[in-house]
Amino acid sequence: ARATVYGYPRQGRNRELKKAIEGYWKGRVTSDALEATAAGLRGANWQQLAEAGVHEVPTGDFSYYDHVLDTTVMVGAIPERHRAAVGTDALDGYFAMARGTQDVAPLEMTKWFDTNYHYLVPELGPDTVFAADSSKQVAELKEALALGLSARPVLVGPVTYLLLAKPAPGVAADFDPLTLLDRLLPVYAEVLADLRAAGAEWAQLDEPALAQDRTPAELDATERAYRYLGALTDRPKLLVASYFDRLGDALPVLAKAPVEGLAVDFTEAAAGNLDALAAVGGLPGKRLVAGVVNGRNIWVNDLEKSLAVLGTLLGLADRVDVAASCSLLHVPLDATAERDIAPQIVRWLAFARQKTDEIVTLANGLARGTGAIAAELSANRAHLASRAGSPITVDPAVRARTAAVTEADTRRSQPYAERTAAQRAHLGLPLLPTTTIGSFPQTTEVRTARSDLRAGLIDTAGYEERIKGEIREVISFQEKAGLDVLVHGEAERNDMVQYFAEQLTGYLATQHGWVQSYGTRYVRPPILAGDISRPAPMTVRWTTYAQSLTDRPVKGMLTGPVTMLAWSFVRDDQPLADTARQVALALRDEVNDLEAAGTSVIQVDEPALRETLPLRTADRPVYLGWATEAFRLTTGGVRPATQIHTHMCYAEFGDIVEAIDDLDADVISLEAARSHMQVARELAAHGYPREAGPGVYDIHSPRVPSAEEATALLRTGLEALPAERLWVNPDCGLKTRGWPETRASLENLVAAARTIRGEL
Ligand code: THG
Ligand code: ZN
Repeated sequence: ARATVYGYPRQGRNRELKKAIEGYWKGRVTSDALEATAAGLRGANWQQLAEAGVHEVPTGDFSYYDHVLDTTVMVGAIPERHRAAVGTDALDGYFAMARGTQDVAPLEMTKWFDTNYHYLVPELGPDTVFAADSSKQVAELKEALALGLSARPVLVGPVTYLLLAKPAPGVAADFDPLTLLDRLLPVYAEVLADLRAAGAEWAQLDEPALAQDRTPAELDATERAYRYLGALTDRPKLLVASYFDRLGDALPVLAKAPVEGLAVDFTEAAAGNLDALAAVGGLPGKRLVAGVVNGRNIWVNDLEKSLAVLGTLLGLADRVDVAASCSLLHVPLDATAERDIAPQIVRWLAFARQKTDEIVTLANGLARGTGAIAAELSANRAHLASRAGSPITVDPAVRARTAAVTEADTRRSQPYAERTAAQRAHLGLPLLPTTTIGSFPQTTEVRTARSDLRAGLIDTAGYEERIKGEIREVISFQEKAGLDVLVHGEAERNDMVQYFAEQLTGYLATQHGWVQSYGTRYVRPPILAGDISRPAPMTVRWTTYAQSLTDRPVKGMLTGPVTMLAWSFVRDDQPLADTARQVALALRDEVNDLEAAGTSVIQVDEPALRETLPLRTADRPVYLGWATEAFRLTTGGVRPATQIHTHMCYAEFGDIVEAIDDLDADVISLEAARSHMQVARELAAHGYPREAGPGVYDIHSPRVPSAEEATALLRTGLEALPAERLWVNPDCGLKTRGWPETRASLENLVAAARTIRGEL
């Protein structure tokens, strides 16, 4: 048995790649210097993997922006509008596709399955002509081979590539990219031949799309694709990889395919793969790469458990190798860099480097017997025991409280239809009330104040004075602009998850735990390490300060329990639903404290509700059940007259409208400006009975919408929703915007609301 991985964090220890790319964009770094930085990072990663004992290092997984975009370049599917730029300069053209230019829009970006990584969506149509460009794959393979390493190119598989694509602009919406398969396969054949010629013994084709529900036609296409690729004579051996969920009906298709190996996810996320593999008689004559180390969490592996799985697999294939379940792109680089986490706790954690060591240990154990890894096994047992027995992991008070939750706790005391009257009387808002989503521009002064506080240049009192100053400005602007429900602006928050995580017991923050979100943008997800509780109020001080400055209602602003989970690393030792319930109870305390302090409108944001939807539709009802329950547990304790808002930001959510109704929030604000109120029509079509604020100001662009434009959008909104249930607000928070456009846009938004009110 041997050790391998499918991909590795790209950024480098100090995010050197981000700095080099952003420097290149600003004209401060030459393309040669950028390429040298990139080659240095690749080489260092491979050396590190090899030194750790990985036998076959991955190549081609590196990217300047996104590996799906790299695949688009590899197959020559450059959109018409980007061809000139690509023709002039390949690198600038590449970044033009990723980020757009003054003149052309970028490719759309969307979530890579249910991870927090975003890829650039291929745009295809009946006229798409593919052409092979194997240069990046071949060059990176040669780099690794030149270091004397055994290397395996990793490519996005042809079926997944097409399934991730969407119809190009101007192409009929019902165009099915999979119809291009026969045209795409010869291009893959050419790339595979080039890789063989460059010295590849194996090539890996990643097909995570097969871990989602697939139609019989899609499974047929998969069968056809691998029959074709398998029949090629001039190619490396093929390893087809899948991950993130169980293979389901695709497993027998892949097991029968004429390829030399499969890489399969055997973690809990893909439970069922082991039995399914046994049921088809295993993979006689093939190589099985067993993804037994979770590539998406940050917890130390239970080596004995993994060895047991590997032992079972030994009987099912000719050769069994060991890997993480997926690319290590989704975890930070090195847990030992975390100097602010107690050493005892660092030993519970496994980031990319530590996972690599686990994979190597398991491969050794499998090849040479557990005696050969006795020291590692005993250390592993000690780390697992230390975690399981730690008071951080288990807090009996939290356990008792979650166990005592009743159905009644998750229900408001009155149904929406009754409490809406109480809210109307209590708040006295006009028709078409105006509000914002929560954050106002995060000025350099605010950011400087935060870093000054961290650096000890100012004390807490000085910091709070600066934040209060920001709040005064935000409140005074909103009053002058004529907004109806005000916000304090969130100047004190770095990130909507991190801010709360830092104040909740049971959460760990990292200093260096960067994970790529998209392009050169990274997040540092906090770690849900133990039972969650709230030692003290988290937002009440700022909200009540803001309320003290105005007679209009100031909205309290919280991040919801599902989003707190989705943008963190979650526990692997209890069901997600249990963690969600603990977070919900902590947030419920905050909601109740806000209410007690006089806050009549409280918003609980859940932008991640839809993105955490399980890949398999059969698993969705259970997820939506606990997710909506956690939201209701957060908000269920307030009086009927207290108005609960929520906010989500994506256009397509027709498939979860019922879940949104199940949240039992009084008001929801949604992104809608770009889709011209499509969301309002979808809500109406589903008979959504509550109040809604489809956005009339697209905050993703510095453009200021005119009052006429906002008025027109409101008129469109009124065709779907009655005036009594329509709110007027931007698409999303304003923290990424500048003050000048924010001021002008919100003034226009208020003017639009007043125009329509005058007509009603
Ligand atoms: N917060 C958290 N997770 C998220 C989002 C968030 N995941 C999904 C989505 N939003 C990701 N979007 C972004 C947008 C911007 C940045 C990262 C992810 C970004 N990052 C800075 C960078 O890389 O330069 C670093 C920010 C920092 O210093 O913390 O700009 O809103 N939790
Ligand atoms: Zn939003």
